[in-house]
Amino acid sequence: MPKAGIVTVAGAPNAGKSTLLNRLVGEHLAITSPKPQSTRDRIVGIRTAGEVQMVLLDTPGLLEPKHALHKSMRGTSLSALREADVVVHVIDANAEAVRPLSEIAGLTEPLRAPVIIALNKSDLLDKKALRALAEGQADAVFFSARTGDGMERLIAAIAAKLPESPFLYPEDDLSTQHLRFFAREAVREAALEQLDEEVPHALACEIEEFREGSAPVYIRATLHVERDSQKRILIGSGGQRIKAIGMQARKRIEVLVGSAVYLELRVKVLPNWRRNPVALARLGYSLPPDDKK
Ligand SMILES: Nc1nc2c(ncn2[C@@H]2O[C@H](COP(=O)(O)OP(=O)(O)OP(=O)(O)O)[C@@H](O)[C@H]2O)c(=O)[nH]1
Ligand SMILES: [Mg+2]
Repeated sequence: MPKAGIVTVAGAPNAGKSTLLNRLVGEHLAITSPKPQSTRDRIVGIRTAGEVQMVLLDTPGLLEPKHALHKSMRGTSLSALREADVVVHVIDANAEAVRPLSEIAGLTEPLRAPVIIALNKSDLLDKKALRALAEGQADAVFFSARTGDGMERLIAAIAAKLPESPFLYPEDDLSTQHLRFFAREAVREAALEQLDEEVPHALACEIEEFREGSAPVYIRATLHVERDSQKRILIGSGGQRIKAIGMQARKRIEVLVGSAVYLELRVKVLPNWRRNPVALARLGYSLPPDDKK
């Protein structure tokens, strides 16, 4: 009998959750960045190998919410945890203390699914540090999402805990989300890479038009920031910065779409959108029912 189920990847910001999802799927689906809070949505990646299918849910890093966008991110993470058949708790072994996921997530009830403690970034640890950590964490799996080291052990640990089930999706599927969604994420990833800390966090990308079926694929997107000063930084002198972001995003989208892409970007100010439930909903970030009031 094959095995299949939902594998939710959760943990603190910047632990390497998205890098792990990409490595397990074998495609750069989820955006990654050295800056924390890069993931805002649930990202679905499907890995089918042999008799095992993992429907992986990458989640936003768990943090204390400071505004409505954070509440949306937290709600997304918690609902993905509730859906899970197996939870992979990713910890940056190099930077964080090992704490229970229920504590990081502030859960009041225990999780239904079994939790695998996955200590990431083992490539940054020397042998002595690895040994010391391993002594305190007999059940943990050490791995490096960046180098791929230790992945077989992690994959085996996940597979061992998955239920017996027919596959949930066709074997060739890599995600359930549309190219339009990944295009939006590609623009955010380019912005995270090319801008300093504050601006990409205040930035949201809205795809206004996505015209497939003709070459090149035509995409028109608006980048929303919260203030005029951020708009100026995003555009850059003589439009250099926005041009560079557009070029990088276009290349990434072309790989995903498999054809040439024409990407048109505009920048607008949507004051305080991260605190405004109506603006959040329009940008695709839903709030959990309790936070909508
Ligand atoms: N050295 C090293 N760096 C890693 C490893 N895994 C991830 N990283 C880096 O850690 C940073 C964060 O990785 P992400 O995958 O974006 O982390 P995340 O947990 O998804 O972060 P959020 O979505 O912001 O919560 C990136 O710069 C990655 O390249 C690893 O195994 N080793
Ligand atoms: Mg992420």
